[in-house]
Amino acid sequence: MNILITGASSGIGEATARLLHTSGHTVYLIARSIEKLQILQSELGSRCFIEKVDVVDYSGVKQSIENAIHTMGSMDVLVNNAGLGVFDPIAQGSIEDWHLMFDVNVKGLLNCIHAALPHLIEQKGHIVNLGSVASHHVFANSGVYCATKHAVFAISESLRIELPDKIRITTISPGSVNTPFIDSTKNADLLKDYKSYFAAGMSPELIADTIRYAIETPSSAVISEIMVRPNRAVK
Ligand code: NJP
Repeated sequence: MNILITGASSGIGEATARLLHTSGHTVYLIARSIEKLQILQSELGSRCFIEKVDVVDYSGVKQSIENAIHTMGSMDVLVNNAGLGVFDPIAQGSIEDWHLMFDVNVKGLLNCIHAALPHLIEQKGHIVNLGSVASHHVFANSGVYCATKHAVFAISESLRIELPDKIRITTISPGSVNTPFIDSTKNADLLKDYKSYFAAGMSPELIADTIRYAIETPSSAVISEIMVRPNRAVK
């Protein structure tokens, strides 16, 4: 299959790019850190294409999706993985961080869906959105992040309800995963607490495997959501 992955320069996106490529798929990888994508591309070799794109920039996203379709010949799957969480109690939160989380996690995801949807409908394609356990639960110190992930799940569900036989839609909803994700948090006390918590989380390769499973499930079925939590007392 021909698969576009956003946020492929790190963590879950990078692990997913590696696994899907190893499984024989063609991958088109986007992120802002082009140097990291270049290193990944040189490791993966053929069937791997890269482009520097900020998902917040709709015209850049639109152009990149056109480029991806042209380069790969079609797009079967869009993996909306780019996202971030800046953790703080609401009363101490920065308006810039709140806006950034909505810009990337919600508007960035919508930008990709809007640009890719006509082609994906034509292809009877598949959208995989990275939600979170925070798509369903609200935690202290991450209220705005939780709000963005609730929004992601609502967007997935609306696509599932409105386009049941036109596209497949999957939400992947992980608990904590050991990636650089937590490094966006600037609150030093929280960062100290959360650093070891996320480090003890699931591997990004495990989440990549759930994404691969959803994508490779025969098209007669849809994996609408996979929630996966670390097997430990504190989730
Ligand atoms: O995070 P990280 P994860 N335009 O920081 C990219 C969700 N999740 O892999 O642009 C384009 O390693 C950034 O690339 P760059 C989480 O909410 C995680 O853990 O080069 N790309 C990088 O490749 C997110 O949706 C956990 O900086 C942009 C990638 O996003 C997804 O999993 C738990 C961008 C982030 O890689 C991947 O997160 C959970 C932009 N404007 C859900 N801004 C967890 N880790 O515990 C960022 O429930 N990126």
